[in-house]
Amino acid sequence: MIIKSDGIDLNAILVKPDNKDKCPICIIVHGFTGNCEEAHLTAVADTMHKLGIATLRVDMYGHGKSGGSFEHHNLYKWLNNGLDIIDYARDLDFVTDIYLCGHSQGGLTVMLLAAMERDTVKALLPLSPATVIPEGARKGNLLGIDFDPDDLPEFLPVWDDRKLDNNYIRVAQTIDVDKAIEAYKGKTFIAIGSADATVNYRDAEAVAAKYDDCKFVLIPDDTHCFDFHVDEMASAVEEFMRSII
Ligand code: FER
Repeated sequence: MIIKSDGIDLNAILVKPDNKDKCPICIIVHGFTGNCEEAHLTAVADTMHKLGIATLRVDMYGHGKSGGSFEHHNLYKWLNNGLDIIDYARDLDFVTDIYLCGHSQGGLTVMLLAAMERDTVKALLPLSPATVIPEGARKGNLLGIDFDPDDLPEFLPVWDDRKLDNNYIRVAQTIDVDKAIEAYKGKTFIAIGSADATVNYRDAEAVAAKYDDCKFVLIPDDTHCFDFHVDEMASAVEEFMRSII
């Protein structure tokens, strides 16, 4: 399925539980270099379906099977995609409430979207949220690479033959995470692995503490993408969702 956004096609997977006329929907956003078919995201989707909640997983600009190039992606493009995806979900005739879930850079994206769409978003679930991106862009370190934040390199090497346009950094430097946290007063859930090498779990715990109403779950000995205990993460999501539906 395709959702049009800002002149490009976004690849999307919509799943609606068959036994429901009307139900809530959870939009699920992958991380940096990720895509909507990753195992930790399908685990969240399966959990939602079990609870009678539809899901909409989308490949964001420059990722997966969507249009755009990885090199030219940035958080504004992802936010525009997110706003279009929320509009799409709101227009579906079966949808009651809208929930947002995202992993890492997708977790940061849904935190910012929840602030913008605070009248619509009934629950927010950032997983391993990469709030380190705006901070790193301002301080001059992303992906472990040091740079001068006032005199940007032309691009950031990512890995293999991939690189990232420096507009990614300019955009990230403008993002105010604390303001977004303050603006969203709804139910929030954050999970992260204690062995996450990309996002420090203490940062995620500090983010959770700043939200008005946030459940924080630490998954012992798990990695950034929940490679070892994805079922534990999914059970924690299930318990949180049961408490709000
Ligand atoms: C960074 C830290 C984390 C970064 C990106 C991420 C571009 C995103 C990780 C993810 O979405 O999995 O310094 O720089």
